[in-house]
Amino acid sequence: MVVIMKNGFTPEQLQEAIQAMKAGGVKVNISKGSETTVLGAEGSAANIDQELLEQLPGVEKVMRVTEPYKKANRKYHPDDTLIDLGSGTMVGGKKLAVIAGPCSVESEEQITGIARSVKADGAAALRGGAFKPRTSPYSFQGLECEGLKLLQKAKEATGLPIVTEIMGTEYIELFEECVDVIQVGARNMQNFDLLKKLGRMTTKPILLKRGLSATIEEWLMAAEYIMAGGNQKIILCERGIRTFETYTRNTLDLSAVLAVKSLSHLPVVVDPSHACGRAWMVERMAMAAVAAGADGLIIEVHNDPKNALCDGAQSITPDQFKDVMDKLAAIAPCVGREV
Ligand SMILES: [Mn+2]
Repeated sequence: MVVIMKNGFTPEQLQEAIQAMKAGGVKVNISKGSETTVLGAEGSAANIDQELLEQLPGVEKVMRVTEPYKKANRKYHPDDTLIDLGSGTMVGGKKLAVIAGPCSVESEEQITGIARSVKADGAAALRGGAFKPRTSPYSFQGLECEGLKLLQKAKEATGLPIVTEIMGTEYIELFEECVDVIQVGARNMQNFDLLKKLGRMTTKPILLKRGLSATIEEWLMAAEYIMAGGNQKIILCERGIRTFETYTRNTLDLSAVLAVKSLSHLPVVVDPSHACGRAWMVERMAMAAVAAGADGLIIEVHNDPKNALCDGAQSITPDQFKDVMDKLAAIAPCVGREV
């Protein structure tokens, strides 16, 4: 349930409304937006006296939230949520946040070189996998802890916050120490034990990728798992879904960006690299994502895609990344954004 306060309500009227909600056995979340203040009930609203609430002088409207996700719901928090990626770089505001870097961390030279280059072209954060969820157990599994150290060196060299994927709950404490944004990959989107612990055990932002075959509601429920644990900093990432089409690696669902921006207050970024699996498609799909209202992008960039240890076919070069950023700078003002 959400309670929308009237314009110009007094502090006493606010307290009255909060008390009436608490009397129904829920915790109350206050969201002070640019235009409205909304009180959200945390927990079952079954015992709240809705008629009493509606009659309070400071209350404009009482609404039942019928969707199963509550904290991720835009009804609960009407304004867009802004999230700090680290060092004050925000995602969710007017400025687009572009996260760039290789699929996997391969060497100090590779990761630091790419970091310097994408930073110079305006990237907001550095991505790079240290622990890799590969389809085959015989494929390169990542440099693991050594990869995290190399990411930190690249961060020291450039100041870019680092985004990297977590594979299991046993790594949460380690990631809390040395990662700025913790990525939950598509294959782990419904690893509920991991989601619960990320909610309780870390305050770092979580980049939550959409599962290969997850509906929009299932994706938002995965965010709700983390938020219910206490961590409200979720960045959703559309990375393509599995369809009957085999030409592209996945099918980029840009309509989901529109849907999620309407259903939720959480920022949404798009990953055109994993969605298409083809480097030559990345630029146009990145532009389309911005046109569709994405708050940012996450793009695979490699200095030598032909010899990349992972996902070379979909990785663009640093030079191509510069072209993408130039194109985004041209398209962003058309949709009220900037690069
Ligand atoms: Mn990859």
